[in-house]
Amino acid sequence: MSLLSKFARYSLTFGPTPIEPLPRLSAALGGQIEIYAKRDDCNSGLAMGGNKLRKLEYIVPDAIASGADTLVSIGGVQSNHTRQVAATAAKIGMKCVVVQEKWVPHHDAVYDRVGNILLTRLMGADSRLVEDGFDIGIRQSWKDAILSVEAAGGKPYAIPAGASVHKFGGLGYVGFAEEVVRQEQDLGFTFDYVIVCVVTGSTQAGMIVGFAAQNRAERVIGIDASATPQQTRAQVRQIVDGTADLVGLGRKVREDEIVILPDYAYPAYGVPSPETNAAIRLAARTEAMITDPVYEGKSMQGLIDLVGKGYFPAGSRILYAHLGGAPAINGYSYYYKDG
Ligand code: 5PA
Repeated sequence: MSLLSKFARYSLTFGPTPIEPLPRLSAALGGQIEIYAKRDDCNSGLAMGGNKLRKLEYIVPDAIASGADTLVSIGGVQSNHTRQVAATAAKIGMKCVVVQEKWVPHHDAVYDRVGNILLTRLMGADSRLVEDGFDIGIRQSWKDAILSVEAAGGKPYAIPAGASVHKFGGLGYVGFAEEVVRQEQDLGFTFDYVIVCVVTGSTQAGMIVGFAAQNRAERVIGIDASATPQQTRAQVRQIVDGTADLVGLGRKVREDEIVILPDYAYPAYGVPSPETNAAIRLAARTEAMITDPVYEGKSMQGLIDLVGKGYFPAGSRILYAHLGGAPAINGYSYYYKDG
C-alpha cells in the first residue's frame, strides 16, 4: 500500500527511473562493494529533468486548483530548481518568475549565460538576477517577486527554494523510496545504503519518511552540499515531521534516523574542491556518468571517501541517487579545460 495514494499527482516524468549498476566505478574503488545509481537525472523529457520534477508532480495539482497563472520561485544563478520550475510552467501553460540570487562565490565570465539559466530563459521564464547571498530559508527577494506578480494583476503560486518547505515538498521522494522497494523485488536483493546529496532538504526528508515505513531510514546517508549543515539538518527534520504527518506514517522519526554528513561541502556551497573534481572525473571516466560541481559531484566525493574509509562493510550494495544537475557544469568550464 502506497503512503501516497490519497494525493493528486500531475505527471511530469517518464515513470520509474532506471537503476544502473556501476561496475567500473565499483572496481576502481576496490571491488569490495557494489555501487548502483538510480538515475533521477534521466527522469523526464522536460528540460533535462532532475529531482525537482518528482517533487513538483505533487505540487502542480495544488497550483492548478489555486487558479494561479504564474509560478514564482527562487534559487542561485545556476539553480537546477528554477530551471525545472520554468519547465513545469511552460509545460502546464503558466507564466514563471524566478529570482536568481548570488549564492555562489564563483566567477566565470559566462556563469549567468549558460547551463541552467540559459534553459530557464529559453523556456520564457522571467529570470531576475539579484545580489543576495546563499540561504536556504524563506527570502525577502522571493516575497518581493510574489508581490510584484500581484501588483501586475497576476495570480502567483509560490514555490520555495528547492520546493522544500512547501507542504507537499516531501511527497515526491516518499515515492522514490516506494519505487526502490518495487525495483528491489524485481532485482531480487535489497540495497544496504542510499547516498543522497542534501541542501534544502526535501529530497532526503522524503526518502527518510518513505524508508522509515520499512524501518531503514538510517540507511539513507545524506551528503551535505550546503556548507550550512545545521540549518540543512533542521530543515530536513521539519520536512520529515510535516511529511510523516501528512502521509500518516504513524510514528515520529527518531533523530538517529536522520543521517547527514557535513564533511564534503567545503570550500563553500557551489564551489568544488580538488576532491570534488577528482570525483567528477572518476565517475565520468569509469561510467560516463556526469555529475556537477555543486551537488552530485560532492555526493560522489562523499561516496568515494566513505568507501575508502571502510564505512560500508564488504559486500554492501549501495544505491547512489543521481538527482540531476549536469547543466551547471557549463558555468565551471575553467576547472575542466584540460579534462
Ligand atoms: C539539488 C538542489 P534538496 O535541495 O532537496 O536537498 O536537493 C539537493 C540537490 N542535487 C541535489 C541536485 C542536482 C540539486 O539541484 N538544488 C537546489 C537548486 O536551486 O537547484 C535547491 C537548491
